[in-house]
Amino acid sequence: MRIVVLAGGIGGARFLRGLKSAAPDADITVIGNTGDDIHLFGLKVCPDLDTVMYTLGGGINEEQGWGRTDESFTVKEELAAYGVGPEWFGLGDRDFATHIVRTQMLGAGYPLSSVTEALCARWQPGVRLIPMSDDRVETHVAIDVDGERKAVHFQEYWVKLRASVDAQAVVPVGAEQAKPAPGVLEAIAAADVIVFPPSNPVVSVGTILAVPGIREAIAEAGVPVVGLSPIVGDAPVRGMADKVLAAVGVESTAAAVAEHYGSGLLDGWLVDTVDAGSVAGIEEAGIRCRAVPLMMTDLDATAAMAREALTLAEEVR
Ligand code: GDP
Ligand code: FO1
Ligand code: CA
Repeated sequence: MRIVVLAGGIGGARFLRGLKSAAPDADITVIGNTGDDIHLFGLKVCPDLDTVMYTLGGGINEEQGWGRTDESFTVKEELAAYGVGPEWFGLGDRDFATHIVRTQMLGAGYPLSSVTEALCARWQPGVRLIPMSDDRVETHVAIDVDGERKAVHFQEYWVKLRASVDAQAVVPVGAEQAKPAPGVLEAIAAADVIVFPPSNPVVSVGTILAVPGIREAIAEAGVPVVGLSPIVGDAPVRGMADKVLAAVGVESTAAAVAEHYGSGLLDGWLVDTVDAGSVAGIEEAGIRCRAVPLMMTDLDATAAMAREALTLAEEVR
């Protein structure tokens, strides 16, 4: 079975671990979000691609959900001693090596998709990880500061400001001109099922769908498209997705996120059992819906979620 998953960072990566366990023989292609990417100290950092790669490859810091396990911060401290920041972004020594290799290869002319493949040769994530695009896309967030509108990089909004101010708009800068990376449209066209994991609907899955051609390819693939809600009990399980959902006029409920994707894109949707009351309304909107436990507390629970998603896909096929 060929499964295509549109993934952000932590939510996507943890789900993929469960999916691999639930479907060990499946051929899984992950289309990764690159809207979170940021250039720091002359290096290209791809947080969501790295989170997937490290999580599936056994190198992730499990508590944090991002960055390397067994990490130290000597380089960051030395940079800070020179007064060189940003001090708010925690790049560790082991992680730095990944960004150095990536930046060196990009400088030598390799596209990000080839670089990602090369990095994955070390980590062996057990899935094919492709960035959504080789072209630069950078998510910016419009905020109001002292009555003035300004745009900040997504990482500045998320990590530095901790989404403490309202997001007025979320813009995937460059997406309109971006082309899907080689292999993205081919994987979608060849898929037996397409899964939206419980990733952020705006700045993870939404950014991938903003690359022209990807949304259309999914809608035209003619195979089940099923998703799992990252919103449980009217709040994100982790992070500040409610802030970016509000910016696009979507309530933080499992039902509102399903309707945001829409029945034109989504065939099936899983909500948590605490949101069972929203199942009927989602089905009325033309999306097959089931309420099942959606907390990724451990591998077994996550694998069970993945099995439910694949079962739902068979029901809507
Ligand atoms: P990010 O790029 O690191 O922010 O990760 P993603 O975009 O892939 O996923 C973020 C989303 O994962 C958040 O909106 C969370 O609500 C969701 N999430 C995290 N853990 C869980 C969980 O155990 N269950 C569900 N249903 N969602 C989760
Ligand atoms: N998230 C944080 O909340 N604080 C950090 O200092 C931080 C550093 C960091 C370094 C490398 C990397 O790959 C990811 C990192 N993240 C950090 C997570 C990253 O910012 C994610 O993109 C966001 O958490 C949401 O997607
Ligand atoms: Ca992310």
